[in-house]
Amino acid sequence: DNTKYQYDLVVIGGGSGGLAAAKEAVELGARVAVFDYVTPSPRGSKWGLGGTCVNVGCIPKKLMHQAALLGEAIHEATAFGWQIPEPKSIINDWESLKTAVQNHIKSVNWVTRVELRNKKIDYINGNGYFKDSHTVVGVMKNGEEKVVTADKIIIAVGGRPRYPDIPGALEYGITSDDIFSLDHAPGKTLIVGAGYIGLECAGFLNGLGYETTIMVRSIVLRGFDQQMANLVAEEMEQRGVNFIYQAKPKAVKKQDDGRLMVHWVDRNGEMHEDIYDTILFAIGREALTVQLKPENVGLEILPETKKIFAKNEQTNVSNIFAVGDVLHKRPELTPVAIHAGKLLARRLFGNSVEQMDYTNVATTVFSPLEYGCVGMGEEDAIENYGKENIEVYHAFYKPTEFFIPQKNMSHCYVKVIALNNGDERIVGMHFIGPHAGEVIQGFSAAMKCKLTFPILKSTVGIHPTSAEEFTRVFITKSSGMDPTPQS
Ligand code: FAD
Ligand code: NA7
Repeated sequence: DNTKYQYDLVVIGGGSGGLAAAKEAVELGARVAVFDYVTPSPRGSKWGLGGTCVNVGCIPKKLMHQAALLGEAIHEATAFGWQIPEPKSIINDWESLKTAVQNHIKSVNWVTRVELRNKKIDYINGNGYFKDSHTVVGVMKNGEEKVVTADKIIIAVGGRPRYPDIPGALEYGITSDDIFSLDHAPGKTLIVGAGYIGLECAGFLNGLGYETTIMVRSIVLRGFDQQMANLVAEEMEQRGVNFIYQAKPKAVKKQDDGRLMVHWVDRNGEMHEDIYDTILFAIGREALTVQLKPENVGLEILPETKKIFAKNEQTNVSNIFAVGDVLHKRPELTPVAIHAGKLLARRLFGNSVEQMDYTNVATTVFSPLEYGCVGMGEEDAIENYGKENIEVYHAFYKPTEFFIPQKNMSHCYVKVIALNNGDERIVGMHFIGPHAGEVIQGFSAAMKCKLTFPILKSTVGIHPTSAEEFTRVFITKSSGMDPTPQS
């Protein structure tokens, strides 16, 4: 029945997943509306259409990472004969960097709006919540409510950074929601949290020349292969990032001079304090599901994480679906949200039966020396297959372009985890080095094609690249042979 509801599909959340689903659905003839609304951060940062990735995630992060890499490249260039007057060790124009990044974001916001208009997707800049299972209410900026009805609803509201429950955190702390639009240079910065967002922010701030400290509660990069994680951290440490391990912040106070006094406790319970210009919390993200008034439709939300458990993206309410960061135990990555959103729309409005495959999704940590991986880490492989059933091949390597500027190569490392029986299927590939994302993407396609170790070994490399190191690995961990290059 085409007239029962105003729309065939209403999407709540105009980020990576929501927009992908909406665009695919209109292509398939559905009548679609998208709600997108950004609640300002506690510090007042707000942004336009497009979600986390475009505004306060992947895109500004990669641009600031690039800014830091360029600073490094200026120093390297002198070794190659470029005469550069007094290369700086600190970026002298945060304002220009910030403005360039924000202008790029605004252009993406604009293109996204135009695209929605052209595709005849109704964009509603309202904060949506459920009235009933077919009715979504959007609270607009002026407080007015817009009510729409739809046959099917997709939740794609993503998440926002969490703050610790300590005095001063909300008043004086910032998060990744604020750093990319900060109206002053961050200065000496403390980053709390050692997930990938914490490491990436610390990496680019240090690279831009700001004194940077990471406070690690337990381990670095939980969930990632821990040998790789520790190499990433060691490299950052050698580049000047301070690490405080097994420590937790207890309070943040503003001093008369405007700087921030941070009180923190170490593993022995002893209190310490230090002064920073900026404290950035990167302690994980909370899904924005409670705001949807899930109780109005009986939508089940997991109590600890506030995430949604969905089977093939379908929630416990049969006409309500979910994609992206709101999903329980799914990789929180833009291409995952986009792919799942597209496939879902094709199943709902096309004749597709194709399901999202969440396994072997490649990812990259854009730390100063990048870390890309696909498949299982060593710990996971051992847990899944047993230590006796896997072989780990590894090597440290020396990128050609690192020699002349005498860059530190001691953390350039590749690791391949394969089963040691049957066809020797590869179950994990890990790479630390320049352009890790570019390196690992192609190998993730190979893993989709069920790459085996013999096939990897029969692959001819491209010389001289870092990626070719994957085709050269032969030293097994079990042999105990030295994986450092002998030349
Ligand atoms: P989002 O993109 O978060 O979109 C949700 C949208 O819904 C937002 O605009 C939100 O304001 C809006 N919304 C929420 N509630 C409502 C409501 N009730 N009504 C209306 N609108 C609402 N991923 C990568 O793949 N690569 C990276 O390099 C990478 N780097 C990152 C760096 C940082 C600092 C961060 C924070 C994230 C990064 N990510 C990265 C993760 C990536 O941004 C997310 O996985 C992705 O944006 C998730 O998409 P989504 O559609 O689930 O939600
Ligand atoms: P993550 O990956 O969840 O990491 C959060 C980090 O913050 C992690 O190192 C935590 O340490 C640490 N943490 C968590 N709570 C606290 C408190 N209260 N105090 C100090 N440190 C804390 O979050 P990200 O923001 O990096 O990434 C967000 C998501 O994007 C993540 O879920 C990824 O899947 C993708 P822990 O290891 O728990 O001791």
